[in-house]
Amino acid sequence: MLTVQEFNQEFANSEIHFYTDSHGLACVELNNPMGKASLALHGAHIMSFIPKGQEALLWMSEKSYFEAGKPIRGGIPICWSWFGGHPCDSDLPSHGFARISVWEPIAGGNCADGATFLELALTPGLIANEFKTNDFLVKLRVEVSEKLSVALIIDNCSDKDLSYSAALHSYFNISDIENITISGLDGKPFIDTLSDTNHIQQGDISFVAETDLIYLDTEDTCIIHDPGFKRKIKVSKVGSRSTVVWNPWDAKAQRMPDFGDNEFHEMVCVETTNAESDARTLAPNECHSLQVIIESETEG
Ligand code: TA6
Repeated sequence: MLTVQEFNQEFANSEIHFYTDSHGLACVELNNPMGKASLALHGAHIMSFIPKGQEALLWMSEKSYFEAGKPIRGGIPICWSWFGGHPCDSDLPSHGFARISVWEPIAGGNCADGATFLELALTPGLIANEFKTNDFLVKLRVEVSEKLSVALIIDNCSDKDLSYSAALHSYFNISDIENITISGLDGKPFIDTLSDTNHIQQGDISFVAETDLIYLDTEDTCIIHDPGFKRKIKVSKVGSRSTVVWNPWDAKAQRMPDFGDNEFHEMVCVETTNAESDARTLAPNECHSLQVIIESETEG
């Protein structure tokens, strides 16, 4: 893997700057007149996205780890090749190995619409032996403008089926969890994972306690309505028929060492997933893209 200096020479683009952050992680900033995003090569983890002239759209815990082998708490963790606990081995890390592996930048530049893009790759040679699986090529394509587009592209390079579940596990920066509502899932079936019960969503989602809901049969755009920040955040998607909505609330937040006890007030996860019945199986040489597009507008 090249050094940040060598990546800067190789990419040689004024809107793409590689650097080493204060934690010693190799990172890259995509910065143009419409917006700015920062990303660690560790987990290909988008840590921040700030459209020009706006509040940060993504949330990051003050207590997050920024070290090898541990996921970053906030931004957009990449969950692959399983979402949640491993289906067969509880000793394996939650949400797969992609977010705790170092990805390799492979392409970057400028789009016709003025966005700045970067592509990173994860291959079997970049993951720990304990996670070895079929031959695969996973790419993340990030495009930054006044919107943030993130696509997780899975390519089954093996001669066998490749089955997986996945998520772009986005953490959003909000004024207060008790002030916001989420629209776009009315009438959709969901699993309440806390009680392992099935329901149909009635109207918009509001929050009064720990919330961990997996919505199914939905390709819909979710909108986070945040009167405190006088904005709405639109979360659109392609290649996904499931969406997860999560807030840990107080007790679970206190149990997480990388999550401040009161930080649950300032975040909500709306996750773009291929989870549960929306898990995927790719035939040899088949490819699938899971994409989220995030943008905000003034509201109220
Ligand atoms: O957001 C869905 C979820 O699976 C929750 O159940 C919660 O565990 C969250 O992900 C965070 O998981 P992590 O392994 O990052 O602590």
